[in-house]
Amino acid sequence: MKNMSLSKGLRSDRVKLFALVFPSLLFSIGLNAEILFEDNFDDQPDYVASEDLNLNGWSFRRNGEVEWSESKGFEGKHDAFEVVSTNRDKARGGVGKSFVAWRESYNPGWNQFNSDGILLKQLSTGQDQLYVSFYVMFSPNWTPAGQTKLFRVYSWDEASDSPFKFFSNGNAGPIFIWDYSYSDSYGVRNFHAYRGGPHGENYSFEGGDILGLPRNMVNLGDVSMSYTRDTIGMALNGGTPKIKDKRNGGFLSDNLSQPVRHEQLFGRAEWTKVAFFLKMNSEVGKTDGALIQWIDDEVVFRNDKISWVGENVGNRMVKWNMVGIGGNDFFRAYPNENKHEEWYAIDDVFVSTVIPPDVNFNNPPVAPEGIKVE
Ligand SMILES: [Ca+2]
Ligand SMILES: [Ca+2]
Repeated sequence: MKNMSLSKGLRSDRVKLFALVFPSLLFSIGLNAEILFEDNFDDQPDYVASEDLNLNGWSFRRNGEVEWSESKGFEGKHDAFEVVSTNRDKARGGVGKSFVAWRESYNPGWNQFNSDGILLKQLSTGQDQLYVSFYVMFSPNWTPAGQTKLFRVYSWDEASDSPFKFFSNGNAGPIFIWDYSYSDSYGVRNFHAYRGGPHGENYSFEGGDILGLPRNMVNLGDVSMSYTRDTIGMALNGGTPKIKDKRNGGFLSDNLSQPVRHEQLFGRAEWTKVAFFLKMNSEVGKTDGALIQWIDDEVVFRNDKISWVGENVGNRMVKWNMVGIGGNDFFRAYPNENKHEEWYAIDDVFVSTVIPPDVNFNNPPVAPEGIKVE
């Protein structure tokens, strides 16, 4: 067990389990099975985003592009996110607290994204690979519409004054963002945004930067996939993932041509476990980085041909050091004068260096080259 290091004394039982179940994998590839961060929010002080933040384990927060909140004089309206004890009905298990984001339906007259509530964890040490899981629940009266950023992992240069400087010539990249996205024609989409690195270089992702996607990339590196046909072959056995249909019973794959409705995937006031494993490419420009995605512990996406970091000045590689929940929204289903807000909640965030043994996963995507896995 000497190979193990344990961050912050968290969940030592679980880390020991890693070692029992995957001893050869862990030790032969020289990884430390380390829980880097976890938070159930229950011990957080009450926090509304516009107040000074008692970070309590988190590193940065953003409360941007908010039109209506109590702090702006709109009684009963909300900041972009909050962590408060009165939201226990929005916390997992119905007790304690959670991260509750409020999106606003707002059209400022141009293509702005709004209500940008983000909590960021800066990892003390950058990592070549990360597993992150969390639970998400949408309001029972969630409007199936628009686009909402829910989760991100990225590399930040740690030198600039803000970790929120994105785009080319920014200070972040590579970046992976997972969005909620819905249209009446196509239903709810598995929306991935890929941005390259390092730190503002190669920001825009192109076709050759990730091979074997079920759909073409658009814009700066966006892929909008279905939870049906575009999952074919993604299951660990090479088949089609069994994503539960939480509205009708059975699985989404029972009808591969259906547009998946919001409640089929996310249910109604139900928690959905979402997880990602990210692995940096082994060298500049090499398409051997990886991304795996789980929904309720079922693998729904995997790709091990990603060039997260491309050729760059100095040809340096960078590591994952930022994990964030929340984000801004493109949502304009209601007239501005309605001042419409609606929430989703995230709870039980877990970040580790390896895929936990209780997660459906039987095939390490990429073992470092030249090192034998016994
Ligand atoms: Ca909680
Ligand atoms: Ca608001």
